[in-house]
Amino acid sequence: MRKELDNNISISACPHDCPSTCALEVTHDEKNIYKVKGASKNTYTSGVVCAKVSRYAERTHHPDRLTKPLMRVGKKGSNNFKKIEWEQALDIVAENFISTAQKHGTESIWPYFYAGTMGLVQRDGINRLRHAMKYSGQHSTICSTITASGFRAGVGTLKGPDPREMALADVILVWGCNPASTQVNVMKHIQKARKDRNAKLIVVDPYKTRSAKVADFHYAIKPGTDGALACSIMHILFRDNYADKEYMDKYTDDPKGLEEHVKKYTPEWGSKITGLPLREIEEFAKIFGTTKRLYSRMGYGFTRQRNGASAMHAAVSLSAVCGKWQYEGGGAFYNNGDIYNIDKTLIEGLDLIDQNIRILDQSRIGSILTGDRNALIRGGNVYSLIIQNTNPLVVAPESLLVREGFYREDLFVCVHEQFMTETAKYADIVLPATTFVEHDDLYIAGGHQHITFGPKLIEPIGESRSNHKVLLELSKRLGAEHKGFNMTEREIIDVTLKSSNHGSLADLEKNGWKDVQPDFNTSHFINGFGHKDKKFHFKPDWSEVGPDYHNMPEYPDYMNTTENTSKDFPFKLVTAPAHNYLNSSFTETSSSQKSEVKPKAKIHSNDIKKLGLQEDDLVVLGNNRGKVIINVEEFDGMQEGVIIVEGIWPNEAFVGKNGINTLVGSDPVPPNGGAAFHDTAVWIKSHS
Ligand SMILES: Nc1nc2c(c(=O)[nH]1)N[C@H]1C(S)=C(S)[C@@H](COP(=O)(O)OP(=O)(O)OC[C@H]3O[C@@H](n4cnc5c(=O)[nH]c(N)nc54)[C@H](O)[C@@H]3O)O[C@H]1N2
Ligand SMILES: Nc1nc2c(c(=O)[nH]1)N[C@H]1C(S)=C(S)[C@@H](COP(=O)(O)OP(=O)(O)OC[C@H]3O[C@@H](n4cnc5c(=O)[nH]c(N)nc54)[C@H](O)[C@@H]3O)O[C@H]1N2
Ligand code: SF4
Ligand SMILES: [Mo]
Repeated sequence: MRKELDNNISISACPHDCPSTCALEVTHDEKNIYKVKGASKNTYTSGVVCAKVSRYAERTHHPDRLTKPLMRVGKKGSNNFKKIEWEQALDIVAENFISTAQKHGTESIWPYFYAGTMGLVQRDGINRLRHAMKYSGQHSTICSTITASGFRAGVGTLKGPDPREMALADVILVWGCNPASTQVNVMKHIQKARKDRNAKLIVVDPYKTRSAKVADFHYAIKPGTDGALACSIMHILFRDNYADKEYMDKYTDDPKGLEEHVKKYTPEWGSKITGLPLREIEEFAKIFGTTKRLYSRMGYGFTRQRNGASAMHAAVSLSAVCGKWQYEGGGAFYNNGDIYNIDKTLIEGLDLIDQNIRILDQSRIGSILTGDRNALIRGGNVYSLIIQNTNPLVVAPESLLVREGFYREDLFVCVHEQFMTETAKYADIVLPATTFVEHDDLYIAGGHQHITFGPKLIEPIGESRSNHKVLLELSKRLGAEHKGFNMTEREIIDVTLKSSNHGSLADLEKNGWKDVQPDFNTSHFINGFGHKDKKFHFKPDWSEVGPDYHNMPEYPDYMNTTENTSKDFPFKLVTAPAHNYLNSSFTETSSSQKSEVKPKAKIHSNDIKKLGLQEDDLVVLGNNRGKVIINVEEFDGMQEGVIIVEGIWPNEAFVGKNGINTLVGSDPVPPNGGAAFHDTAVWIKSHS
């Protein structure tokens, strides 16, 4: 790096889909970014970022970045494109949308997006186009719906004790989450607690993740049984008088009902279901019962199960039984989504919503594109897609159905992307997208409490354009009207901040970020929980959470609704994140590829022996949805019968080109939908 650049450091935010939303210090000139570091003055980021983002120059300046609009000339998926000009590309998209709407109605067009960037303008602006044009809606279920459903059922809101308070806890309980890989700053705050207070770390995870490896206690639970673990711990908390009855009388809805309810859930029962030794359940309950400053960091991972919402509700109920929220460094936290109160009218065109338009489930894109009447709800097929910030051919469940859908000759697909992902390969028109350092945006964070501005620092690479700019161009051609289509990103950010009572863009730029953590009493629910009656609900009204509530349990419980193993499908598959990838992103950078090497199935040595396999053998994992060919890795950090495959590798990285989501189902998890990515029963055979 050239010396004179040392001072050209700007504050930004990591745009990736990660609860950490790290505040960054980016060294750059007008054309290039160089060093990317965690902002040292940000009290949550605390100078720490993950390795993949510290090497961000590798991604932004990657030789494979898309730099020019492309038009398909070969068969769908064949990656045969010719370069065209922007004007022509946008005209083709707009003409298709206009004629499709004329032929099949506006609901036959489906703008499809997710969180490849978490910037509010570039991520959610597509909804403005959707609402203005009455295109089909999207129920975003692929990530946090199940988790949020379970948390809301009990707590009534998405917030909690300041995540920086983890440093003030005596025990940090990381439940179904792997922060050493998926949100690294959590580990920094935990380390501080360990150093300053000799705090202990507990991890509940089916396998020995990087987080579990450094934990004091790792409970290697059978996937999908967290509800049973939580219920048997509650049984012990009541049995051994660890329950805080005074707290419960004041702050919870039905403590007596709960106590009665968990009487049947003995530790023996819990041990049988979870596969954890009785001793471990007793040990866990004792630590939980005797530690006031116990901070539970609830993850997404354990809710990616067909019983995930009820599992979250049960696990979070533990903190209510012992009144953990009353203590500094205590309480359960999942996500701060509800502290920001961002007015999204301008960004998303909320003033244009037509309630009569159908809303399609993002996770069921395979069923939707292949004409499943139930998934289409009503009305006809989807004939046109515009996709931003997501790679459904790889990340959505039931990949084979998704691919079949994308093969349809009568489906028009426009993909706006930074790289030639597999989804882009199936497009008719591919548009090149900027990365976060090439456009302006505003960021909030699930895992902390800062609002951050991420400015445009360098000129767009090649002819790439931001999502916002593409939407403006399309709005002109489609006749979509909303004031947001006549504003720059900066103007939208400024107005949005002001109407959300967060000051102005100028204020934010001056300070880089704004800390909006609510005060102690609010964060710790001293003034009451999020429900109308201000109580924590042991007996939730699930009908408030989602439409499919009829089979939800009355109290915290273990729902035996997971995809259970059987003679034909004897193994349980968990598809956890890879350390060096972020969902499907970074699968294109060679430093991440080198670290991850290839897709591997972690299998217990006893299972390997039983199956007559050896390390690195190719095996087939299969179920009724399809088959995946993968290499064996011997790994004993989980119960027998459990298989772990890390990473959302490109499908093309697998022998046979079927990716891991071939095996995962898309049936919606009750009560409000969501994909059960870690809940799959499979068989294994040697590949010969
Ligand atoms: N390096 C890296 N970081 C990431 C991502 C990535 O792909 N790679 N993805 C990002 C995204 S989009 C998200 S949403 C977050 C998610 O981050 P997390 O909250 O960590 O959630 P998951 O990644 O789904 O899974 C975390 C852990 O849950 C465990 N798990 C699976 N089933 C069960 C179960 O039944 N019970 C229990 N107790 N545990 C279970 C898995 O083994 C896994 O170790 O991470 C973000 N950060
Ligand atoms: N098997 C299995 N599957 C999973 C999961 C799992 O744990 N296991 N996790 C699920 C979860 S939690 C999630 S959130 C999803 C995530 O799945 P995706 O949403 O597909 O994940 P990302 O890789 O974060 O982002 C997708 C794309 O956005 C693009 N992108 C980034 N910024 C921009 C931008 O500014 N403009 C445009 N146009 N494009 C941009 C990136 O280049 C990237 O290709 O995957 C889900 N799928
Ligand atoms: S930890 Fe998450 S938010 Fe922080 S730099 Fe890495 S991907 Fe981005
Ligand atoms: Mo996610």
